[in-house]
Amino acid sequence: MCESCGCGEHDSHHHDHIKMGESLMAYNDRFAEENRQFFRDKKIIAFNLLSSPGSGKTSFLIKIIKELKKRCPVAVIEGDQETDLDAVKIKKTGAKTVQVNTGKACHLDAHIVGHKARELELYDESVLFIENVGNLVCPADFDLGENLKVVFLSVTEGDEKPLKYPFIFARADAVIISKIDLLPYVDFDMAKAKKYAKQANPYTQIFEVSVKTGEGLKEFKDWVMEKYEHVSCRAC
Ligand SMILES: Nc1nc2c(ncn2[C@@H]2O[C@H](COP(=O)(O)OP(=O)(O)OP(=O)(O)O)[C@@H](O)[C@H]2O)c(=O)[nH]1
Ligand SMILES: [Mg+2]
Repeated sequence: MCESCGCGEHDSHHHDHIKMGESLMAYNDRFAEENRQFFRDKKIIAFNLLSSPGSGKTSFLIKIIKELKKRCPVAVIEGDQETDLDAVKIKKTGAKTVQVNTGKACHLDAHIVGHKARELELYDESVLFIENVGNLVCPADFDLGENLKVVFLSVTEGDEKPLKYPFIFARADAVIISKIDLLPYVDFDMAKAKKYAKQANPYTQIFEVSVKTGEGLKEFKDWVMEKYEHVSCRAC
């Protein structure tokens, strides 16, 4: 039985908990606020990873978890419409991992993330990565109660994506420009991509990474650790 909403066990994110007159967004935000409190109480830092399908989120997570787990507990909520393929890959890193299948839905919502976060039995002071469903549109609107949003943009997608999908880039605390080992083979203008990402959000941090060469992994890991120290208050 769910502590926060009283529902039973479930695997789909479709629930009937919307209060009379409550909008879908207000419903989501109610659970997002609960998640935020849950993470705060456990001094957990949660990152919501967003991108179009196949931009390299899971491959990147596998590499970064190997580095991070030397320093702190790491856990992952994997969101996909179908299959547990990504969760199976991530589990091999030793991180606590759970898969969410959203079925026809194109995003994770705060209610299901709250359930899955509890199911994981997270250690206090963990880093939690929530890999959202690959989609540059709907996931931008759903607050999951995370601390930070990270948007991936792979060089094979084109440098103009921040112009075409400005809302998700506007909310990005960090943009990971991924697969940079492929730059010689594609017409991707790095300067333009960065300019457009900064146009959407001047405060966003930009990382250029490749899981093939390992470039940019250390810089991102350092950024995560800096945010982690702040939230877990280990430096206080
Ligand atoms: N060359 C190259 N290929 C990469 C890199 N990162 C990921 N890939 C490849 O890109 C494909 C998709 O990678 P995933 O990590 O599954 O991407 P994803 O964003 O998790 O995909 P979804 O969960 O389906 O949205 C795979 O074939 C990876 O091997 C990289 O840095 N360089
Ligand atoms: Mg994935």
